[in-house]
Amino acid sequence: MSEAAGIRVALSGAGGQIGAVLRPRLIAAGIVLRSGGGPTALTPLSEAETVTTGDLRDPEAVDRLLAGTEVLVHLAGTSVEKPLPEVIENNLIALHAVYEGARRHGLRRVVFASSNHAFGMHSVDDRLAIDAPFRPDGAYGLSKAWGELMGQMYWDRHGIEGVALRIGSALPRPTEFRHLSTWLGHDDLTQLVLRSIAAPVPGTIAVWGASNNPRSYWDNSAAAAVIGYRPTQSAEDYAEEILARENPLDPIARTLQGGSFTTMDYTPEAERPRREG
Ligand code: 15L
Repeated sequence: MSEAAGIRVALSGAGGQIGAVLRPRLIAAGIVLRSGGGPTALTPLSEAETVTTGDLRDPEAVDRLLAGTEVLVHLAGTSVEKPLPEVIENNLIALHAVYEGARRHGLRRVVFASSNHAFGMHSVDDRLAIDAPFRPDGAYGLSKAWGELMGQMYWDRHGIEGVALRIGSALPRPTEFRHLSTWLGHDDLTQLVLRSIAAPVPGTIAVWGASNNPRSYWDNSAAAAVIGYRPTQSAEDYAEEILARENPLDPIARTLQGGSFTTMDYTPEAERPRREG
């Protein structure tokens, strides 16, 4: 059992990749879980879990997910680069509906799945502190910057605490060169989410969702100091096999933190507007 035991948590996006990893682990940590699965009906994993479905743009679906809970872990939404209208519906409109639900139901905290792609246009040579400027690498990354600001606004205007998890590459294991910097192992993901649910926070905080990777692009000392996150996994343990493989990224994507997202619909230098001087 963890310090999060007994906390009533709503998990949106529970049917997705990260949701599937977290559900059994949050239950094992003693959390009383309400899992929201979008259009897919979920089957409760144990007596500690209840399940709901529905489109989170619909306030009634939000009510079903949040009624009786204290903390929302919000994973739902578009999780890769997509055309802007889809991103707006899922990551802006639905997010707003969810925050309004958090107000209606008196939730204490929202843990928001942000993304490294809100910072993806920073160079791979930069090591970003938690207060680094947003440099989104597309519509998806832009929506995550907006989501982080929404968390700030709901703290300032409505007193709902916010933790923004700037998730790197949450995978069972790193598989390519970029992951040596961005990997978030499942044990560390679980610890990070549990700390984000239970640790005291000064209103709002953002943390990098990464394991203890020596080649990390991010300085996560704030996560250690404020919420006590102590990652135990490291992508470096897989370095030998990864360095023996070809890097799948194109030459420009290799230079930018967001990797392949950065050069989708990208204007090459030679085609950009000419600058004076
Ligand atoms: C993300 O935000 C995506 O949801 C995931 O599919 C990966 O692309 C990950 O970032 C990453 O940057 O590796």
